[in-house]
Parts: sequence; structure tokens; C-alpha cells
Amino acid sequence: MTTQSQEMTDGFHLVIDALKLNGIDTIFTLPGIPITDLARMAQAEGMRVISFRHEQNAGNAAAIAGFLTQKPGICLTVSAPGFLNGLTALSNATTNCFPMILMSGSSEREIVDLQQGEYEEMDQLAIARPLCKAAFRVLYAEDIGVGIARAIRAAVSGRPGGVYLDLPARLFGQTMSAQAGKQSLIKVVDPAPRQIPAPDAVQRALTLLKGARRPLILLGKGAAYARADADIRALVEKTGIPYLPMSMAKGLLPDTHEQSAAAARSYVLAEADVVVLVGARLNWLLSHGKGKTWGGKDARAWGGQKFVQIDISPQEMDSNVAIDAPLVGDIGSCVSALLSAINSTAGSSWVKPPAEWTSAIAERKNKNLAKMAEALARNPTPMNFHSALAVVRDVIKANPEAILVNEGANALDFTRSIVDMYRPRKRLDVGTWGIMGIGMGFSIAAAVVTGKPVIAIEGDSAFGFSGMEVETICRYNLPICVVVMNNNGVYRGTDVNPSGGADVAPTVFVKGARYDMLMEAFGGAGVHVTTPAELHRAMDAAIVSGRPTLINAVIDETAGTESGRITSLNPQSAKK
Ligand code: ADP
Ligand code: TZD
Ligand code: MG
Repeated sequence: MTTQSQEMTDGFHLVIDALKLNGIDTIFTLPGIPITDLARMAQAEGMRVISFRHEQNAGNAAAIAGFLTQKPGICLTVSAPGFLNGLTALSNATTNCFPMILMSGSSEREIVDLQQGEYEEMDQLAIARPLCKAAFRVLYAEDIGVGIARAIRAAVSGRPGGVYLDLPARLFGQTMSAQAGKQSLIKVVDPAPRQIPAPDAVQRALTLLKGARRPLILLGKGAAYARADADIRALVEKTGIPYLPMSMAKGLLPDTHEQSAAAARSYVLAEADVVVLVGARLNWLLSHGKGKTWGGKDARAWGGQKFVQIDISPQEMDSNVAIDAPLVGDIGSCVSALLSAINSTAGSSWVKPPAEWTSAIAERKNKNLAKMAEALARNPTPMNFHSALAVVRDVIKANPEAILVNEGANALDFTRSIVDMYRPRKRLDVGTWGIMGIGMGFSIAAAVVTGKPVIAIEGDSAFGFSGMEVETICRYNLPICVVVMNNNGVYRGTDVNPSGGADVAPTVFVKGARYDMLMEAFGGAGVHVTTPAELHRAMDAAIVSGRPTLINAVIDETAGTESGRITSLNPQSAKK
């Protein structure tokens, strides 16, 4: 026996080595039994280990790191309660098609399964399974390599999503020879294989598109994730077709692009005859592809549009309305196939959309943009969403490399429509579920994985879900500027208790709260602002200094509406 073969390794190191072997260099975590040493050893082995104050925020960080890097983001938690705290983020990642792996320590199976009252007893694997794309458990050290390889493939191949990996406490201490351990690890080859669309599917899409009189391209966050930026831009510009970005696709082309129809959204959705969906689902965010939004006669009627849908998931087709030309494959391959088909069959004879269509859009757009400019130019006291967000718009314009994180109701909807984005994958928000609580987790991960400045525009309610992570931001000294749009509550600060009792209404918070002091408590910069000029100065200072900053922006408490733009989703009592 050589000395080398007598060297031993253990479960801890095999997990770390397997991640590193696959190019994963960051873990988002919250320590405790049985994973504290795993986090310590990962740091000792050169990984970046970012430790949070609540697992949901670590999970959200992992999810968005996955979106930004196309590698699964790793969230590491303790058993039962820590696992459950991470589960919302795992489920949200799966819903949004973000690749992540939730790795949770778990307690001894034989005691858990007999329900004998183990420390943090819970059948985690069974609970996670219906909430994510795949769930695995590793019992033996020699299977760690396979377990992590399977988790990586499941997270990033096909439609990306969340994966749960159950790591029982006893696994970590298991030892084996270092050499056998090394051999047991798998470097995943081609984890997200390209999926080339069938040529006849490409032709079908092209034929449909060529016959269109009022075509429209819809870009979704799948298009942002796919990193086919140049081809997507070429498709839009070559065809001359107007396009609409979904919120996280903003900036894929600059929002100021002349073909952007964002400012004429309701017009183009109702009037388009052929719509090309690129990595966007026809879910509630697009009114399920039918109804009045799409020019249908009533709330459920199909508007008559034909759809080309580019998506990696074949099952997405026909989910809400008929898809006449499904183009199944990865967006990079599909868009480039469509482009070459356009270039070869239509060649220089590609006919751009009729001028009646593009000029009708331009007319609406100019009218709406002028209306918006007027609203933004007003300078009311107190400051409202428009006057504050006009500042944010200018700051992003001056700093297009900055990443904008956004959550809230009014604070979300107004920001999405007012603040232009100029570069791909710079806008991160509440996504498919409209979930509150992503703010600080997304901000921290964005700063950590990109090194770019982050600006988080937060409703005061939204901020509360992850607010304690300002300590984390200060601890790692991250270049994050949080702007709390403080209107004293959920949607507005004006509700009153209808019973006349002493409790305030359920949507109302402490009036005049000073969120800036929360940041100061941990050594960051806290700024209290009541005017656009003060807000501008504070944001500029935050960007220049790169210091953790929280700006408490006082917003007119009467300015918001119930649920922002989605008031109509609230149920109403039929009782008169
Ligand atoms: P949005 O909310 O912006 O409309 P969705 O999350 O509804 O976007 O849709 C994203 C879609 O993109 C999903 O249906 C997903 O399957 C698809 N998708 C994600 N990545 C890729 C990719 N690389 N290639 C093709 N489709 C993808
Ligand atoms: N809980 C979770 C996890 N997600 C949610 N979306 C909600 C609750 C419900 N909700 C919204 O949809 S927006 C919102 C809540 C509580 C907060 C709105 O208040 P805000 O924003 O202060 O963040 P505005 O600017 O006051 O509207
Ligand atoms: Mg609010």
C-alpha cells in the first residue's frame, strides 16, 4: 500500500470537492446541526460562503444566483425548520425556472421513520418532492458524486428549476480512501445540452410569421436566462417586429429601443395577429393569452391571435390557448435557427411589418410617453411614487451596469413601468408568483456573483420580509443601496379600523418609521429623504461610495392603490 492510498477523505470533503469539481464556488447558508462544519470546511477549501439571518433569504439568493450564472445556486440549511424556511425559496425557484439546489442536513432516518422523536424530526425528502423539479437523498459517502451530479443536471437541463438534496447527518462523517473518493466524483459533461428545434417546426413558425400583418414578439425571463442576447436582438431588428419585454426581460434590448412597444402594451396585445413568445408563458401575467386584454369579446374569449412559442418545455404548448407553431428547443438554438431560415428563405426579401401597424403603435407610444413625462415632471409634496421613481430612472440611466431588485405592490408596478433598463439580466423581481421577500436575498446574491452595484427598490411591507439581512449586507460590505418606498403600509397607509377599536387596520404600519436607522445599527449608511433632490443625492452617494446604504424615502401615504396594478384579482363579496 502506498501512503497516498491510505489518505482518507470524508463526506464533508466529498460534498465540497464535488461542487468545486463542477465549477460551483459559492454557498448561501445559515449554520447549525449538522451542517456547521460543512460551511466552515467549504470556506477553508476556498469557496465563498455567505451566511444569512434566515434561510428563506439564503434560498432566494441561491435561486437568483442560478438565474444570473446558469449554474445551480446552492442553499445549505439545517434540518426540519431550516429546511422548511428554505423550501419557499426552492419552490419559488422552480416556479420561476431558476436553477438551484437546496441541500439540507437531516436527522437519523431510522428514528425519523419510526417517528421516535428525533432532534428536528421530519421526512424532508417527501415534503420537498412535490415542490421542486427533483429530490434526492444520499446515504453513502461513495454516492455523493452521483448525488451532486444528478442534482446539477436536474437543476439546469431542460426547463431549469429547484432540486432538493437530502444529506443525513451521518453521511458527513463517513470516511473512505481519498483516492476512491476522488474517483467517485463526477464532473458533469454538458449539464444543459442544447436542444435543437426540428427543421419543420422552424419552417412552420416562419410561414406563420410571414403571413402576419400585425406581428409582435414577446420576450420573457426565459429569454434573459438563455443568454442569447445578440441573436434575440438580431431577430427583433432584422424582422422589424415590435416587441414587448416581460418584467425580467427588460433590458434584453434597451427599453428605449424604437421597436419597444412597452408604452403601447394594451394596444399591441389586443391588436396583434401573430405573436412570437420567446421564453414567456401565457400565464396570469399575460392574461392566459385570451380575454379582453387580447381583444377577446369577453373575459374568457380567445382574441384570434396565432402564436409561435419558443420554449424548452414541450408541455408548455397549448397550456392556455392553442399554439399554432410550437418551436421546442433552447432559445439560443431556436432563435438562431429562425434567423437563418429568415435569411436563407426570405433573404433580402424579408418584408418588415406594414407601416400601418408600426405607426399606429408609435402614435400610442408617443402619446403615453408624453403623458408619463408629464406625471414624472410634477414635484408634489409629499413625494409620490412618480417623483421618486423619476430619480431612480435617472440613476439607472447613468449607471446601466447596476442591478435593480424590485418588490412591493405599487412600489413594484410603478418601478417596472417608469424605470428603463438598458442591459440584459439587470432587473430582478417578484416573478411568476409575485412573491414578497426576495429583496435582500436577491440583492446580496446579485452583488456577490456579479460584483456590480445593486439598487433595491422596496415597498415598506416588502422590505420587512427580508429586512434583517441588512446586517448581512453590512457584514460582507456589499455595494447595495436599498430604497424603502415608505408609504406607511401595505398599498397605502390610510386604512382605518372599521370597528373604531384601538388596533390599527391590517394594512397599516407605524407611521413615519425610520428604516434608515436599521442600516445604521450595523454600520451602514442610513439616509432619510423627503424630496426627489435628497433622494438623488443619497443614491448618487451610495453608488459612488459602494457602501451599504438604506434610504428611507417618504412617499405620500395616499398615493398607492389596492394591490397596485392587480386590484381586479381581489375577490369581492357578493353580499350587498
Ligand atoms: P415571464 O414571467 O418573463 O413571462 P416565464 O417564467 O413565464 O417568463 O417563462 C419562462 C419560460 O422560459 C419557461 O416556460 C421556461 O420553460 C422557458 N425557458 C427557460 N430557459 C429556457 C431556455 N434556455 N430555452 C428555452 N426556454 C427556456
Ligand atoms: N406574502 C407574500 C409572501 N407574498 C405576497 N405577494 C403577499 C404576502 C401579499 N402582498 C402583495 O402581493 S404586495 C404586498 C403584500 C403583502 C406588499 C405591498 O406593500 P408594499 O408596497 O409596502 O410592499 P406598496 O408600495 O405600499 O404598494
Ligand atoms: Mg407600502
